[in-house]
Amino acid sequence: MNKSICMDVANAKQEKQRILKWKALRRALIIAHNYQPEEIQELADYTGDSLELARLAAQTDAEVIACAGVIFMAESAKILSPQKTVLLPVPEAGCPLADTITAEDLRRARQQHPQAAVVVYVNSPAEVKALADVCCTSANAIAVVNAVPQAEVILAPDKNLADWVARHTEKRVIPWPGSCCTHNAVRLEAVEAARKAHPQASVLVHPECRPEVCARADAVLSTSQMLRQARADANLEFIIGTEIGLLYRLRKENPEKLFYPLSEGMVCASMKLTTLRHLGDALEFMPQKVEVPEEVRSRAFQALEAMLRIQ
Ligand code: CIZ
Repeated sequence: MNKSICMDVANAKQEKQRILKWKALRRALIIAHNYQPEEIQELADYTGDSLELARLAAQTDAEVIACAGVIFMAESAKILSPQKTVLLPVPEAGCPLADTITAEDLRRARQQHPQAAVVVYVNSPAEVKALADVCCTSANAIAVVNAVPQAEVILAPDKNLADWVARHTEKRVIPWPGSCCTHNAVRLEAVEAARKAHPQASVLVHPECRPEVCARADAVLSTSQMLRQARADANLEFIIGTEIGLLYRLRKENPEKLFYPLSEGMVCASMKLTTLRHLGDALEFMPQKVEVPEEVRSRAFQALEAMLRIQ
């Protein structure tokens, strides 16, 4: 091993020890999104999708939740656990999809379509969730849209998810023109190339991918659904059309199976900002606690609760 690699390994070991020390002292829980870097997922108490993580955090008696992810995920944890201290190791880690919509935008859309239900994807700011009739995840968006009484539904902010839902419901879905730059960047040619390279593999893609990419997949699934499908499916090879962080857990849980990224470019830069140093600093110094004003929090909580009643 060369000298700089030895230094990196020694530094990582030290950072891990610091994280574990402060985690114990703070009675903290570490939750990491499926898209986080491997070394962060490795250290986490739980990995999962944003809602799964927020719900797990709410069920524990930990006083401090260190949420390795992006802003809307830490907000979701705070919305479900207002009495806990929620830390986001990289406070500026935003979600480009969530940033495509503001509360003011959604108020205007409501005025334009007063007859429509407002369904808001969890990948959105807390103030936007607070204006929703009900939230949805990529796993339950179709069920949520079908469950609301209105025949028309504003589904924001991801236009590709809205398109996917529109193809699976009788309702009129009014999309918001937002998208996830990581998923939306993948073109049909990438699916054709991956299928050619791995003809035996099942293609699983996320509904944030473009409609033509979804149409060419074997299944369109959220990250938690992909994890379940990979375990249950007898196939031994999978092409994965979501952020490449999910491959870490897929490979760990299914060592006998092969997983290929649909595109090596499916990397969310915000998700990859978190380092061991950030996590250690967050736990040791607790510099910026995530806060959601109570009025916003309680309304966003109601929209999330409305979703959980449907699920
Ligand atoms: O809901 C989430 O956490 C995201 C970003 C994707 C998914 O499908 O889990």
